[in-house]
Amino acid sequence: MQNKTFAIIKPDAVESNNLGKIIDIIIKNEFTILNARLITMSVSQAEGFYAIHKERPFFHDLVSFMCSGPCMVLELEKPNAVKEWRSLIGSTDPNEADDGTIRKDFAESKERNSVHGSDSDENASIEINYFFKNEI
Ligand code: IDP
Ligand code: MG
Repeated sequence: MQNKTFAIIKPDAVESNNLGKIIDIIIKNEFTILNARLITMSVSQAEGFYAIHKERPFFHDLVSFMCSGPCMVLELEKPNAVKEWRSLIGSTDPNEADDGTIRKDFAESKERNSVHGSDSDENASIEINYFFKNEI
């Protein structure tokens, strides 16, 4: 168990002015924001981030969605952070997400689902490094 995870508040949530509400939920749920940055992903950044999905039929749509506008990348800290954040965001498809989860409350669709969360400690470290390691 690691106490850090990586999150993205995706372009759909920023576009619909839900960025502040989601940050508020993060803080109310006692995550510490160690690092956060508003970025607009390049195609190569999004393709690299989602490389594991490159053979999936939704890959190109997903990449163009992730590059469609600003998103916020965040490094979050809390005991058992990966599991805690995944349970707060809910299932990938908002129609299957539990009540009270971020995706249930904010997501438009399975693709435009408002937030990302790392799925393992190993991937959390990789994803934090992917977006934050070259910071000054
Ligand atoms: P996760 O974000 O819940 O971990 P993944 O299966 O890792 O879900 O998929 C990564 C992202 O790809 C999802 O958050 C969603 O934006 C998009 N995605 C996943 N499955 C589909 C699909 O069937 N259609 C369209 N987009 C999808
Ligand atoms: Mg995933």
